[in-house]
Amino acid sequence: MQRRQFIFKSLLASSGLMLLKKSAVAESKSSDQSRAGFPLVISTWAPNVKANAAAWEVLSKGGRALDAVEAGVRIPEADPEDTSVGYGGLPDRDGNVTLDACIMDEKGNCGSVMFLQNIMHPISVARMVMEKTPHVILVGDGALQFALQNGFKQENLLTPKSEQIWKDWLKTHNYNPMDTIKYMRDQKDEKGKGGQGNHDTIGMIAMDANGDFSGACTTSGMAFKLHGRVGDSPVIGAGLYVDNEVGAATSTGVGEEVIRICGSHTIVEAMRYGKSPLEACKIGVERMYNLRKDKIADMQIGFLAVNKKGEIGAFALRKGFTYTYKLPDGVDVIKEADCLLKD
Ligand code: SD4
Repeated sequence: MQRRQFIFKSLLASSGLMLLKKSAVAESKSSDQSRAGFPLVISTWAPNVKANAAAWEVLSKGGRALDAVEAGVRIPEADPEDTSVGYGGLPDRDGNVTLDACIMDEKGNCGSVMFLQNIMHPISVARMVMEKTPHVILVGDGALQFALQNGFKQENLLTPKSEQIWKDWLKTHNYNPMDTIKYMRDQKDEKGKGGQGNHDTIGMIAMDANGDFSGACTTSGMAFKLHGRVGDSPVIGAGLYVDNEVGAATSTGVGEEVIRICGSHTIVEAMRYGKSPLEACKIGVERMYNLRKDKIADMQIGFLAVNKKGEIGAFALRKGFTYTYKLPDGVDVIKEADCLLKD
């Protein structure tokens, strides 16, 4: 079996897909420009095929993209095995699980929560910020207070598994969150430096039967980060951007680098000026790399984009960035994105 096929088989197995879906297709080519259409849903990382299924429940019944992305990303938020999102997310260096999320619809409405603790579904709080307040962003205690006032339940999100991983990290990493990337990389198996072992954050884009877009992005952020650190995921224009005239983009990976170039907004603007989703994602990665070169050579950053025709594209800094989508036929596809640094 070729190495690449083997990697995809492993991905399917680790996603539970081999058991779940006989119809799931794992393909190795990285461009989907020819397979356009909508409704569609696309998410970062192979295991999020389960999140796409929840979004598809909404889309296949003619529902709104906004409802689809919220329903979709709530799946990994509630999954204790997903250590990069919601319940079971890896904590900061002090052992606190702090969550970031944002959501954006086809009318430019958007909502975001940052540094939110003890609430399992930050995406739904972000939607409520969007729909029930005149604001876009609530952070920390204010976001928590708002969530509790609106009926969300406070709960401990640190699972025994995540606590153990954090305690193991504390023993060897001298309380230095900036060792995280190296540490997570050293834990890695043959999926390589950019694989999902240190990233499962979900960025999801949906286009409904009307051709309207929405997007959602939710994460527990960089593991063992400094208390209070916020990445790209809840930053509109960085971790997510939707422009219903043009398309949408989302990101995963080391958020500091995505914020520096306003990643998702940059990609949507590239599509506005005629680039395909794949070309636009590549422009984003190249811009980041040209700015930072060796400083980011060991990191992973991946982008997904969809244009108004329902064409999709993905591109990453390194090998190992997987994504998964459903086009109108409803079949699950998992792919690995093409990347800039091939080694
Ligand atoms: C962050 N972008 O907080 C997130 C983390 C991530 O895959 O996407 N990991 O920087």
